[in-house]
This record gives sequence, structure tokens and C-alpha cells, in this order.
Amino acid sequence: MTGLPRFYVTTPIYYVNDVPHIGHMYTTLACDVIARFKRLDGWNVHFLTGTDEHGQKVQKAAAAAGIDPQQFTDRVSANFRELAAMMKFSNDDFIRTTEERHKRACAALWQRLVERDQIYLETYGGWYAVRDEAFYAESELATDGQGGRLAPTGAPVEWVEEPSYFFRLSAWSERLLRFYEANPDFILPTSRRNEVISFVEGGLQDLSISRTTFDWGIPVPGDPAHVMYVWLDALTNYLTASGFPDIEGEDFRAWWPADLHMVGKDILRFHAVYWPAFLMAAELMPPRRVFAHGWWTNEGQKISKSLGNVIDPQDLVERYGLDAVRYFMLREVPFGQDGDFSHRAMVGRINGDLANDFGNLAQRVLSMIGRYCDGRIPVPAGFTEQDRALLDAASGVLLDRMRTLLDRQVLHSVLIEVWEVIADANRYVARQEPWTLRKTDTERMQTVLFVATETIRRLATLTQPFMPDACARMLDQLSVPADRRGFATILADDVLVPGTPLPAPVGVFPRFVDQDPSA
Ligand code: ME8
Repeated sequence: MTGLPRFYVTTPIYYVNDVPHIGHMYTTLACDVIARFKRLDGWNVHFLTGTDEHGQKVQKAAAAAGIDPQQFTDRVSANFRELAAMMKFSNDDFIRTTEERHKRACAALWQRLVERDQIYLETYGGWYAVRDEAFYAESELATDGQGGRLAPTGAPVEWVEEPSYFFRLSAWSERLLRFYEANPDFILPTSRRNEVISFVEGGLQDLSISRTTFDWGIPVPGDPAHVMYVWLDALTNYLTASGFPDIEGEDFRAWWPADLHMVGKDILRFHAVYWPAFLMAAELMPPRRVFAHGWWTNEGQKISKSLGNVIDPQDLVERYGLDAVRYFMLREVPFGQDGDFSHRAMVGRINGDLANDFGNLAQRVLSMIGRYCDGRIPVPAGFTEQDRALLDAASGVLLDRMRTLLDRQVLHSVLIEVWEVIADANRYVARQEPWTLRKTDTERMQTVLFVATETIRRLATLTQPFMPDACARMLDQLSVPADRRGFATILADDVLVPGTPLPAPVGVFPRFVDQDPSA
């Protein structure tokens, strides 16, 4: 284990009853950007994603597909791995809840709860929505107009009566409220934090944490007629992947508690209420942060299989390219808020932010170097105030601002900061007119092109977490060695070596010309 500071970031583990769509891709993409940023910034990162494979919902989906649940989950879980590879996600681990290591961790967590008198057995009757894998109170339900009842999420509920183990959640309200108070950044964004606090202030009821009417789950230790509630099973994945139950082990000591659980707003309650309560009750540390991002719609409509408007990330990447998709998803919508996917907005970002702003800056400067400087990194000769102003804008101050924003997961603003400097750089080139200097003052022209190139180097270095391939191609064109691409090089002035021959420039961000405007 190295002495670097550590950062453990997780995505939700996705249900395998569905094919992956842009919603799943979005959450994991945000974590990938955070993980890459931290690594480039000198941290030792553990980035976890995976699949949630137990529960009634998955068992039903397997039955509908006519195969046994294990075969079914093997097949569908692979889709999520393929998504990760296609998107170039840099996860360090991919956990499946059907793995042996996870069953061991769940049994051990259960045991810790039993030992601390946090679990009791009772007969339970309640309204259960399989789609949400959650119980609802009578008072929360609506009718569907045909004699059926619906959960607040719109999912149909059924009356379930069975013996069940309960977790003493009601005993934890006060402790949770004190915990939120003492850790104001535990739940972000703040608006979501307020929702969670009012929910807990409303009082918590004990939580049913085992089921007996189906068997696709992890057996309760000592009472195998019960399987564990799928959310207790699923949440435990974060512990499993940090080496639990070996709590004296090096891995657990290094990685737990997790620094960031990234989730969609739909599952915040499970992560910000139940999960810290389970952990405190088991005398384990709660995570440091839960961030709940917003919800994507597609051209104004809810994304759902039944509406037939699910967006396959693979189709997007084939049409627009990986880096453009990664950029768009994180730039278009203020991170934390809901957002709408539209092809028009995507094309606007590609042709505006990428081709016109960043792409054009690099293309223009590199082609002038090709034509006016014999294709070699220009040789600067003393900086003016304007030169220094641009170099300062792309300096450690920018990196510090990006760090601060990233550490609060304000991902769109991280990009906005970079694009402000891209605009500065474009203005600088326009004002300095290196094409005119070429005829009047070639020494000054070399300095101007050097300053612009050094700025591009820094911007490409800092943007790598969002667009790893495009930035790598830019840094290749500047002949930046592979081991000089970390954020520490932002402060270095010896990465670009004047006089070094550069490869012939090629465009990194092509304009998108719509072949089929109806699509
Ligand atoms: O809830 N917009 O899994 P899940 C934004 N297995 N994000 C979206 C989205 C959309 N339209 N649709 C899905 C589960 N997501 C549990 C989690 S964790 C211990 C167990 C993303 O497959 C978002 O992150 O239903 C949401 O929280 C998650 O997918 C739900 O994935």
C-alpha cells in the first residue's frame, strides 16, 4: 500500500433486470471522472461499480426469460461490464452480489447486528412494491382506478404477510439527526439533505429485513427459510469490496469508510438513512458522503422500456464519439439537477464547445506552428503582461478551483472553469495576431505561439478526466511524455521543450454534420 492519500468512490450496483441505459451510464461516468481526477491529482483511488443480482424483481425477470436466476444474472451482469469497457470506465473492481465474498460479508454484517441486539423476529403484514423492492405505509398509497393500489412512485403494491426479521431502525432517528448535524456535507446537494432530514424528523419505523416468500437471495444466518432484504444485501456491497468482514485487514483499514457514494435521487433514502443506521448499529463507520444526482428524461419524456425511448449508450457513442458523449452528459446539466437529453443540445455542444472553442484553439495554434515554426515547439523570448495573464489563468489557481468544485461534485462547473480559460486563450490568439507578427516580429510570434501552446497543454492535462481519449491525442500532438501528464505538471515549466519537433497536427474535435436530421 502506498503512502498516497486515499479515495474510495462507489456507484450504485445496478439491477440486472434491465439493459443498461444512459441513466446508469451517467452515474458511473460521474464517478469515473472523479476517480480519474483524483488519480491524476496524486491520490490512490478505489473505484467500485457492479450489479445487484438478488431479490424478487430479478427472480421474476429470470422466470419471464425462462432461465434460472443465476444463468440470467450471469448474462445480464455482463452487459454492465461491457458498458464499462465501452465507456472506458476506470473502475478498480466490479462486484456482483452473487459472489461468495459478498455472501460472507452479508452474513457477517447480519451477525454483528444480531450480537448488538438490533434484529428481532415478528410476523409482518405490509404493502410491498416489487418494482421498488420497498414496503409502503397505507397512508402513502393511491388507487389505480381498477381496485388496485399504487405506491407514490406509481409502482403497484401487493399485500404481503409473512414472518420477518426486523431492524430496530426506529431507535436510530436521534442518532441520525445528530450525525447529519455534525456532518453538514454528508448529504449533497443541500436541498436533498433537507428532504432527508425532514423525513427522519417525521419518525422512523422498524424495517423489515428478511423475506420468506421467495428464495433468490442471501440466506439469513441460522434461519435459511429467510433471505435477506435485497437492500440490506445490496448496500453491503460497499463493505464487501473494501475487504469486510476482515476488519483488521489492510484493505479494510485503507478503504473504509467510503469517501463518496454516488447515487441517483431515487435511492437517496436507502443510502442516507438506512445505510448509516445499519452501519452505526453494527458499530462500523458510516460513509463520508452521499451525493444524489438528478434524473434524465429523453426529449422531455420519462425514460422507460414501456415508452420505448430508452437510449442505448452504445448508439450514442457510435453516433457522436466517446469523448463528446462524456463531455455532453456532464456539461449540459448542472450536476445534481434533473436534465433532458436531446440530440439538438448534443450537436450544439459538439459544434460549439468542442469544435469551435477547444478544437479550434488547438487546431489553429498547432497548424501555425506547423507552417511558421518548422513544426517545432516555439522558442519564447521574455513574457509580456498579456502572456503572463494567460499563463496565470491556466495555472495552479485554476487547478485549485477545479479541486474545490470537484470535491463538492459540482462537475459542470469544473468544465465551465476550463472553458473560461479556453475563451481567454482564443481571445489572446485573436489579439496577438501571430499571423501578422510572422511578417513583422518573428521572435514575438514565437513567444505568442509558445504561450498559447503551453496553455493548451495545461488545459488538455486538466480535461483528461472528462475526455481521456481526445486529451491524450492533444497531449500526443504536443509530444508530452506519458509520465508528464499528471496534475503536478501544471506547475512545471519544463514539460514543453522549445525546439522539439511535433507530429503533423490533426483535428481532435471534428464538427458534427448531421447525416440524418430527422433522427
Ligand atoms: O436502484 N436518470 O438499481 P437500478 C439518472 N439496485 N440516473 C438514472 C436514471 C435516469 N433516468 N435511471 C437510472 C437500484 N439511473 C439498486 C441500487 S445500490 C446499493 C442498489 C441511475 O438499476 C441512478 O444512479 O434501478 C439510479 O440511482 C440508479 O441508476 C438506479 O439503478
